[in-house]
Amino acid sequence: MSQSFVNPDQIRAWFSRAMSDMYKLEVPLYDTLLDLVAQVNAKTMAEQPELAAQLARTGEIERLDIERHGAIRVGTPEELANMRRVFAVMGMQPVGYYDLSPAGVPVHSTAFRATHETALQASPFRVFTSLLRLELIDDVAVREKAARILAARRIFTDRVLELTACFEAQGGLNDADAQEFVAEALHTFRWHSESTVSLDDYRELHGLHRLIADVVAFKGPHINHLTPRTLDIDEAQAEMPRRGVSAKAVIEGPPPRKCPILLRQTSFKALEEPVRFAGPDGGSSVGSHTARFGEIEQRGVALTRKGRALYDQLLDLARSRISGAPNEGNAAAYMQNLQECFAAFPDDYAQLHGQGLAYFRYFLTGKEGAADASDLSSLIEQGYIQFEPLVYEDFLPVSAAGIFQSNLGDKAQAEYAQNASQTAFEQALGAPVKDELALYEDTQARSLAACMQALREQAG
Ligand code: OOG
Ligand code: NI
Repeated sequence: MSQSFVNPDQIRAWFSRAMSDMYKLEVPLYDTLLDLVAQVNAKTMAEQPELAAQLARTGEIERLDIERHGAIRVGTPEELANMRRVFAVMGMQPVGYYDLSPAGVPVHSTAFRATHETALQASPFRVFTSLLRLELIDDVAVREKAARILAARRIFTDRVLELTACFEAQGGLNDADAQEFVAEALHTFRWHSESTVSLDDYRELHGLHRLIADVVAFKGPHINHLTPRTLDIDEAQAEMPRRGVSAKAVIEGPPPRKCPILLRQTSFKALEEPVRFAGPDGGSSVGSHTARFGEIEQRGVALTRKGRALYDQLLDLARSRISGAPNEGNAAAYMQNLQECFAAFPDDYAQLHGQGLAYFRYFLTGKEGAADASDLSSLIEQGYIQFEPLVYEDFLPVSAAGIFQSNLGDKAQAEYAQNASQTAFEQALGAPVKDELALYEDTQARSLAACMQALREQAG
């Protein structure tokens, strides 16, 4: 019997679209942000034809408008494990491990995303997914209460779990099932303006950490932000206040550069939204909760282990020169420091390539005839092969902590013992996370192999 299955890349593209449509309705300010980003991108490409040409050569231009990431926070290992199964239907695998506890956020995280360049091209949608770490909470009574509340909730519809099991058994979903899957999966990420707990319980959870209330007091892991990709984040940051949007104090990540590296991010602050809390005898009381926001990101070239070590070192240096985390008060000084410190990071693709600091993809230039060398640098020198930056697809723990904090609004930051626990995370997930560097290396190697093959045929 032949079944025709929908490509998981297609399911992910549908889902990403549906999520964006839902979030526009839930948080209209996100729609404003999308308009702003589209205008900044159009202007940037008009002003920088070289950038536009590079985006066209690599195919980046086609995914730019559909590109976005989102973030959720789940409460239990079982929720995380099922999340992994559901994302797998959309061709998304857990990549990387992020420990946020040193920054006072009691979670650890991974990013679910596509891993092959062809799949990323079809839909780059990613979800930064955090697992609450109740074990980091000292108050045993509240910890146990939170665990009881979480154990009683069901964040997935029965149908989405059925369809996921069906995908696992058959190896795919047909068109009707895939469409139904998208609609059913979407329910998990919806906002619920009704809390599952009383206002008193909410306050108690909130007192420990706003993040704990955000995870425990609701029916499910509402999507807490979506993030489009911009080509000029400084311009987008400057434009937000002009449109009456209140922006985060500083852009996280590296400073502005000619050759962007890794990831720069900023956001508008989370909105205060009305919530109905459970009352005695079926009654209710009204309060509010602040969690959902919008973010903008600019992506640059992925760094090798060596490049990343240099990035981490320079970022540490810049941060050590201000006391504490960057904020409204020291934003200008911080950005200035960052610029100065990063002067030590080569800002030229040829140098980044030559020094093995970043990953690239190789393309044929179209030069005809047989090359008289077979090693890469000679082929580049002789004009047969050119290289283009390979875009960073992941996240940065220090930046993520900054995004969390600016939206959790916690004045006093919690202190948790530094205890990354990738093993415990993977146990909860039910699978190991993939190593992001290996994925970039594979993509780079595949592009080189394809060039070499084509040159052999050309010579043949
Ligand atoms: C996730 C914050 C991290 C990013 O882009 O670094 C993040 C969250 O607030 O749940 O989304
Ligand atoms: Ni984000």
